[in-house]
Amino acid sequence: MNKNNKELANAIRFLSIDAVQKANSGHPGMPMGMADVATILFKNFLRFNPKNPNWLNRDRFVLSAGHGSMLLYSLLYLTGYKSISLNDIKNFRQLNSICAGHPEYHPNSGIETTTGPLGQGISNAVGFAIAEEILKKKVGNKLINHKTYVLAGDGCLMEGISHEALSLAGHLKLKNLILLFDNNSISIDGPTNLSVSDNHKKRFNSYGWDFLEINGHNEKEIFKALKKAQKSKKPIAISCKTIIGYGSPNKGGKSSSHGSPLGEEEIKLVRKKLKWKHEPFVIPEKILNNWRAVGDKASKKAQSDEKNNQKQLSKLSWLKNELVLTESIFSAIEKTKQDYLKSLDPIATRKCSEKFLEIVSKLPNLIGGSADLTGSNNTKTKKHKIIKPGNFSGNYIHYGVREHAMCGLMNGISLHSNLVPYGGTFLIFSDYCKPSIRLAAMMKQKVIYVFTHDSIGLGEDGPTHQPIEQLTSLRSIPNLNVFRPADMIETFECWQLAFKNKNTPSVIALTRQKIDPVRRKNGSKNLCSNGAYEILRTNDKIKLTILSSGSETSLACEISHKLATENIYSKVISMPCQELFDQQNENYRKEILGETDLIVSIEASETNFWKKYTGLQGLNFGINSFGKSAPYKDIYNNFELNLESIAKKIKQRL
Ligand SMILES: Cc1ncc(C[n+]2csc(CCOP(=O)(O)OP(=O)(O)O)c2C)c(N)n1
Ligand SMILES: [Mg+2]
Repeated sequence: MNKNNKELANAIRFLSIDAVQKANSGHPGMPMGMADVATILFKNFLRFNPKNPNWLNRDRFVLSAGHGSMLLYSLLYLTGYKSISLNDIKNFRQLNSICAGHPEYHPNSGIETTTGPLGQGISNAVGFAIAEEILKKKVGNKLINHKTYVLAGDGCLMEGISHEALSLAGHLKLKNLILLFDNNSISIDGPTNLSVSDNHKKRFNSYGWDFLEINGHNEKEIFKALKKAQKSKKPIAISCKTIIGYGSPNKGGKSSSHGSPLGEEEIKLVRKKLKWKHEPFVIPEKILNNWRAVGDKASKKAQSDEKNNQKQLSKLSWLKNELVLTESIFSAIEKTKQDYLKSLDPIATRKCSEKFLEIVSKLPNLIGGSADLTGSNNTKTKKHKIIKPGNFSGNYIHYGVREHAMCGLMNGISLHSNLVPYGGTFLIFSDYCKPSIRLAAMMKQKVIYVFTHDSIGLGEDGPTHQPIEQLTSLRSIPNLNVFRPADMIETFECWQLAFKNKNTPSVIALTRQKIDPVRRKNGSKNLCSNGAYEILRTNDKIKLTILSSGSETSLACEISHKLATENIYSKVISMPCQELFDQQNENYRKEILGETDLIVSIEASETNFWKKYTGLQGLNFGINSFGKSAPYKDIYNNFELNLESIAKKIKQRL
């Protein structure tokens, strides 16, 4: 590195070293190792705008190796982002500081997303790159033409999700995607040869990626590789051979620099070795000015792009708004509901969902997909068009059998701008998606999961495919709405609620099997919006409340009617979304739950989450073991989830 660049890179290094030391916690090794690459990237290639971090056509920089977050904070501060001050850096990892340990995502700050769980960032970046291609196709490459960079370490590439995401990126020929591999051959346990002997080049090449190998401390090699990457016809990985903890005489090249402060004595030695004479957190004016000049230059370039394109972009209202349901979409939704109410035929809710998707498939910012279960999830309608390698004019992604990457990609698609992704798999495989769903909830992203085959009702595929504890585990994720609609009308209403939830991802759990409708009249109000509502009452005076969701709601209604013939009166509460119900005011919740001493729940699933409503005196009809392989009605009978058994047990209790 020449003297000037060396100083710029050392500014990153020492801010990172000092912040971690002050916090007495953090990861100095990666920022010290990747400071040279990051300097050349930000100085010469990355298109960004510290004055408008949300500039739509900015390059995206994703820090998959999120433990190295001080690298990003340093860069944002040095290049002049208002979001990160020197004080924030001094407060690294302290309560409510923007400089959190792993900052996931921070709107309008330059923090696109960084990941705590290694490998997620790679999948997010693939999502960003897809989103860029989709938008480019829609608005033209004059308005959208940016790159996505992702910095990933050994750990990210060891994680399984990296395989899924890189493979799909290669298949789709995402030439706008550049992965910077911090190839320092060190992770926490020590040298990576303790556990890996992958041939990285062959691995990437087999996915359809280009692969370059450079010395990550040699500015000419870094520059040349990044220059080459700009024109790549494929996604490209640049393997940067670096020294973790670069500059530390005793900890450089060792895992001891990965995740703890270097210590006062060692820091003195690093200062000496890198000839950095300044006190902690002091960046000499000249160096800071040089960094600020990098930021200003980037801003100027960005501003001219913005000025030229702002007018045209501002005309595209869908780019700014969330999913906008036009009058014609609304009336098509209403008409489909009314038509259905005339027939009231039994229908699987996955099929109802398909009918909804057919109506909204024209929304320009809704991007569908499935992890190789398209025909089962009913996520693709006649009106959808497939996204193909190198051709992004469609609105439907075949993710392949890659549930985890699908959900990680959807986070990237959602974070990129105003595209709203939905993706399907079986509810049971939500377990393969969980880390990404959790991050969507944490990052407040509007991502919609279409999880079909939502109970033992899927039948013969048996216990490996039958969700039992999945609804409970999804319901336990904060800021995630789990919808389980009971019929056509509810399915439409739940989809509409998922569209409305600006900062909350949604799961829509749907049946494989046909079920009887429970809503036989359609008022204008979206009754699911309260999370739970009274769907049946057999008398003014009742002594029983039956709660249920999804496919069990029609069973609950049958039970209520049967009990009424024996002068036992009840009401049935359809509860498609516990989270929304829990947000209702006390009066409403009392109205639903406070009327009878006995409350029972029916859901073909693990029962724990219902106990908060039924209390210890209540009855919970569900399944607390694994399922069975058989025709589905036999399985329901096996678990005594049927009219006779449940009615009998309720009578016994009463
Ligand atoms: C899914 C997941 N597993 C484990 C961890 C804990 N962890 C954080 S960093 C790290 C080692 C990563 O090694 P590498 O990517 O090579 O980073 P480097 O040490 O080179 O900075 C581990 C195991 C994590 N953050 N996420
Ligand atoms: Mg490493």
